[in-house]
Amino acid sequence: MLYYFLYPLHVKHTFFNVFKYITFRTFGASITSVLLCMLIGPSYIRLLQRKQMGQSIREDGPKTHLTKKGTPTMGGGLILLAIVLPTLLWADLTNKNIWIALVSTVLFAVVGYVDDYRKVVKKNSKGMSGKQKLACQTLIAFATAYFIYMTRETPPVLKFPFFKDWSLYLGAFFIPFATFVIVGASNAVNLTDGLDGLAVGPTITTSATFLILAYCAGHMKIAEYLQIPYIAGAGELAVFCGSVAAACLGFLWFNTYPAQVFMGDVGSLSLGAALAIVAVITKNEILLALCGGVFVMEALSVMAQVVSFKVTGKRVLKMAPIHHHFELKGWAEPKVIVRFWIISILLALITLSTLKLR
Ligand code: 57M
Repeated sequence: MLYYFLYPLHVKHTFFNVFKYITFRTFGASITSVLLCMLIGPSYIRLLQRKQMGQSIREDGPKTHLTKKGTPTMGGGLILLAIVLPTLLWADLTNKNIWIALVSTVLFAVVGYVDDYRKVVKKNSKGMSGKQKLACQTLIAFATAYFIYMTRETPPVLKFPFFKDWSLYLGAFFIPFATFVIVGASNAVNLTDGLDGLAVGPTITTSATFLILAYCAGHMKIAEYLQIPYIAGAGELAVFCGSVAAACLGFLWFNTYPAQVFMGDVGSLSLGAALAIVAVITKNEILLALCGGVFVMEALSVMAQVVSFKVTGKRVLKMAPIHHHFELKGWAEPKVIVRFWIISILLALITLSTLKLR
């Protein structure tokens, strides 16, 4: 919005020319997001407490979690507010990618909200059934993938890091493939969100990395130099990624151990989808799996546990997802969290290194 109203003033006052630059608007959006979170956070948490949006804790989990009973959840509403408002304020709202990312992220948040609401307010511990949730996620993801495909700005190919000359042409198969990536990422972040700040940390590193990847993909000269696909209009997603990273940083102020608030499915489902949508638009699906390796590890640990238990009757982990396994091995919760953050930072650095390595 600011771009639309203030940039034209540069004709008379050259200062406003600065609103043309994606970098400036990304910083503006990021600072707005963090400030919004910090300012609204305390009253938002008090609101959740007043509404008794307290988390119920399953008996079959790590015993250390029982002390978390009643922690306000659905804090993801604060994250979404700190993503949507700054993006609307600072991004170029004539950019289709911004609207695809915003609308889809909010729709995933609505699915998460319904699940949280049923679990927390209706005290129905199951929330939405797994099938219902998956169906809604798939529908939204399919529509998102369809719109991305129809904009024709993102080539329907799968790109491979390190092998710049390789690309796998997907054609219309791009739509189910992108649907799978978005639903998979949404659920992987959801599974990861099981310790204080555990999902937020890797979301910050991944969205900050994709801020850079989106900016490069949308910059013709940089894309050509790095030999990555040039995606017209993708650079604007750096503003969106800046908001995501900063909103999560602001939320981490309250979600860090011992958490004052949990994000709920309203946060985890939407954050996973947001990361995947940027990855799909900028042709970085494989780099998403690399940079978001903690999310992939968490999801794979659950699959391995369930398959192993079904096939052999034995568990491969003390408990899945893998963060519970380390808790049951005696690692203190903060130790598990920070070590997973360290892995995420390393994966982000490796991901960025693929830009130059070819
Ligand atoms: C998402 N939700 C947390 C909170 C957060 C198939 C199976 C692996 C599914 C999985 C599952 O139910 N996952 C749901 C994980 C929950 O967090 C809430 O959910 C939101 C995210 N969606 O925002 O509102 C609990 O996580 C803890 N938490 C924190 N700090 C945070 O900042 O401590 C969350 C955020 C919260 C709180 O205790 O209550 C969760 O863990 O459910 N199920 C599991 O993960 C369960 N594992 C399991 O069943 N393993 C089995 C088989 C089926 C794989 C096995 O290993 O044999 C574990 N989760 C729970 N209890 N709650 C263990 C049992």
